[in-house]
Parts: sequence; structure tokens; C-alpha cells
Amino acid sequence: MIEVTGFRGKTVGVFGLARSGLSAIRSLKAGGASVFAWDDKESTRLMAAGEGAMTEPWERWPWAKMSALVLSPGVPLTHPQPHAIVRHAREAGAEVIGDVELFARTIRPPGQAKSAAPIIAVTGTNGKSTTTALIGHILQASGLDAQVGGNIGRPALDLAAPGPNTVYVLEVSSYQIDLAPGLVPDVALLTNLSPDHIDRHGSMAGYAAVKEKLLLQTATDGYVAVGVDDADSAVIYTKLAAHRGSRAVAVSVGKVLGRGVFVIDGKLYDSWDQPAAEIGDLKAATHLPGAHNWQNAALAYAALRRWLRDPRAIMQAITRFPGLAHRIEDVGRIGRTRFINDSKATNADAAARALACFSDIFWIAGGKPKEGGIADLEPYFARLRKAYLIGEAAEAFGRTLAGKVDVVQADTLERALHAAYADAQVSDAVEPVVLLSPASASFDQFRDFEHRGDMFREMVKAMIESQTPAVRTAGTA
Ligand code: UMA
Repeated sequence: MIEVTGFRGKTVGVFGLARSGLSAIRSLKAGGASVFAWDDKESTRLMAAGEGAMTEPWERWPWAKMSALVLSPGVPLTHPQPHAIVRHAREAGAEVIGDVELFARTIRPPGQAKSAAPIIAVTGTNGKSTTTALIGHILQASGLDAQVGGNIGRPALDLAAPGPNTVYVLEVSSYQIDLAPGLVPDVALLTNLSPDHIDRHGSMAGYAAVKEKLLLQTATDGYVAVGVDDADSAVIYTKLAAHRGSRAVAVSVGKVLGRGVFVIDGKLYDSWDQPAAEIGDLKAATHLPGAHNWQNAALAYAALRRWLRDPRAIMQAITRFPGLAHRIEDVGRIGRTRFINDSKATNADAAARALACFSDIFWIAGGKPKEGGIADLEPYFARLRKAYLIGEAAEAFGRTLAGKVDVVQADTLERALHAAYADAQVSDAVEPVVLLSPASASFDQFRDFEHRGDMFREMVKAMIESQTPAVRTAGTA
């Protein structure tokens, strides 16, 4: 845990008491602050009280002496409109920040030239978590103490205090960037941009501007690496390269770059500050399948290449990466049928990445709909044997698929899984794939995408256990 000492003897409010809120309370209390806390849920208020916070409705907090409001990243800051507590804090003169800002001010106090330990920050619409975890894995393989957290699930302040070999690797969402104006990464990565969280940022331009902010905040002697395969990210890279020179590097999958890191047919090349050299074949990284994962691997390589200076060691660590839960996670097979958990695919763009990896797909999709639906997935419809639709998005998805793909309105994940497996096992596909890649948020039927993916994995495991050994392995070579 990282002690936040910058608010010693001061009063701070924490609103939203799930993972990041509770962690902020622990760190602030350890650093000597007096903490008021509130959440609309009673169960989390009890946990906050257990951590030593005073749990009173925020309207009754002593706003006149409140130094700061630490807001949970999911609580609206600007759009569709600021939450009432945000307006109240601003009127009272209390700054509104997040747990990542508390982390940033502790690891690199304002005005200090160097961080207590280097910070690598990863943002972008898709691929953030895999890239973050992969960077952590490469650093660990190189003997460094990689502390991996942020939006990936472990709150930044829960990470270990800095030691001589510590490197912090943070996944940072747009919500967290908005609340962390003092975060100064030593290396910052932008994976890619596609429409997401537009409700929270007003427009695509607003969303892209928040992501760009993180790159602009990067230390002047640090590096930025940007995936340039979409127009919005390419524009951001061009602007950064104009004033950062070789401290900005472009990353592409499919384009040969005169200066940058790129992937052609799965092969990773480095032409950052040297003639293009082949570094290795990413197809050997079996837990990083698909072009989108090649982008993640190329970004991780770019993030570390000037630090670790041993491209072969980086490549070797990439090929040994064990993969992440909920991202094209192989959760088992019954006979010929594979089961893949891609619950993290909460928008169409992310689902496209999984759909591109397989043919003969029995696709489970739906949940809380996101703007734009699944119309953009049409190029992948030919890969779908059937779609099993769940949750609030089911009807709209059904309309998009009508006449193009056979649809089962399954309502629940359990029904969808059983129907998909029943169809897959009698199909003529050589290797049918039952794929949960919902292209929707999970909140209509689950706590979060992890809960949705865990349920899927558990149900698949139960199905596998209930098979006779002969059925379990039939059809596997
Ligand atoms: N709450 C209220 N009143 C409100 C709104 C919320 O009381 O009006 C309370 C809720 O009751 C709840 C809490 O605030 O208790 C918010 O819970 P949360 O799950 O949103 O927050 P955390 O558990 O702290 O999770 C946050 C990130 N959540 C969001 O940004 C929405 C997690 O990212 C992150 O892993 C975690 O901090 C640790 O850093 C999740 C996420 O969905 C994975 N991120 C989005 C994404 O990836 O697209 C941005």
C-alpha cells in the first residue's frame, strides 16, 4: 500500500466506495488525513467505516474545511452533467481528483524532477489491459519489480511502495485521466481510439482530447508510443512527434514505418532509430492471437525497448506471456468444441478483434447496449454460424443480424451457452468455437465484465466435468 502523506492533518472527502474509493481511504488514513466518505450503497459504507472513515451523507460533510474530493472514476465529472457532489465541491473550493492523482502526487510530488520509481501509463480504447499486463510480465522477466495496477483492476494506491527496482505500470482510463492532472508518466502509450464512453465525454473529440492529455503530461525526458492505425490516434501522434522528435514513436500493424515499430504478417520490426530490423515472429506468442494482440505486443516492445536495450530478451518474454482472463481466454473444450471467454469485449470494436480470430463461431452477444450497436461488425457476419443474444441489447442486435445470421433470443447467459454448445456439437465445423464476446457492457445482468466472464468460465467448467472422459476428449488430436 502507498501512504498518501500530502494531506496529513487535512480533511478529504471520498465519494464512491468500491475498489478505488476504499483504497484511497486506506492510503489517506495511513498518511494522517481525516476522511469523510459516502456511497449510495450501505454495504460499502460499512467497509469504509471499517477503514476509519467518517460515513455521513456528503451534504453534511464539513465543506468549509474540505481540501479535496476524491471521486470514484465512474461518477460523472463533466458529462452528461457533473454529479451534484462535484458541483458542490467546486462551489466550496475543494479540488476534485481521483485515486490516481493521489498516487501521482505521492510517487512524483509536484515540482520534483524525478519519480520515486518510473511510471509507465497505458491508455487507449482497446488493448489497454493486455498491453499493461504484458509490459509488467516483460519487466518481471527482466528481474524488475513491476507493480501493475490502475483500471486493470488493482487500484494504484494498493500497489507496493517504491523500492530500488520498482517500475509502476498503470492502465489509465479516460475517467481516471480526467481526475489525474498531476500524473507525469515516464513512458505513456496510446493503443488506439474508437468511439467509447461518448456519454461521459460529450463527443469523440472530447474523448480523444482526454486521452491526448495523458501523453501531453508525459515527462519531457520520457517517451510516448502511439498506435497509429486509426485516424484519431495518427493525428495525436503527428502533433506529439512535432515537438518530441524521437521521444515519440509510432506503432503500426500492417504498415511499414520509416521510423517506428511495426508488424507485417506477424513479424515484429524495429526502425525507431536504426534501419528496420526484424525482432521476431509474434505468431510464436500463442496467448497473444490476432492482429490486435500484435499491436499490443508492438506497443509493449516500444515502451521498453530503450530501457531494457535487449530486443531478444523482450521478444522472448512476449512469447512466454500467459495471457489474461476475459480477453480471448481459452476456457476449455468438449470434443471438437472450443469455449472462449472474451467478456472484456464491451464494445463492437473489441468484439471485432475476437471475431477476427476464429471461423465457425457460435456467438454469444448482448448486454447493456453501447452507442452504435453491432452494425460495424457486418464484415465478420460470414464467420458466424449462429448468434445467441442476451440482455437489454438483444432486440436491437437481433434487428441488425436479421436476414444475415440465424439468431436465438436466449435472454440469459446460461441459456445462450447451452444452446450454443448444443448447436456447435452437431454442426459440421471441424473446430466450432462458442465465443462469449458481448459487444456490450455487463451491468444489466452482472456486477461487471469480470463477473460475467467468471460465470461463463464456471458454467463451461461444470459442462466439461459432467461429460464422460470419452466425450471430453473426442475429436481432439
Ligand atoms: N456510486 C455512488 N453514487 C453514484 C455513482 C457511484 O454511490 O452516483 C458508487 C457505487 O455504489 C460504487 C462506486 O461508487 O460503490 C463505484 O464503483 P466502481 O465499480 O465504478 O468503482 P471501482 O471499483 O473503484 O472501480 C474503478 C474503475 N471503475 C470505473 O472506472 C467505472 C475500475 O475500472 C478499476 O478497475 C478500479 O477503479 C481500480 O482502479 C473498471 C471499468 O469498468 C474495470 N473501467 C472502465 C472501462 O474499462 O471501460 C473505464
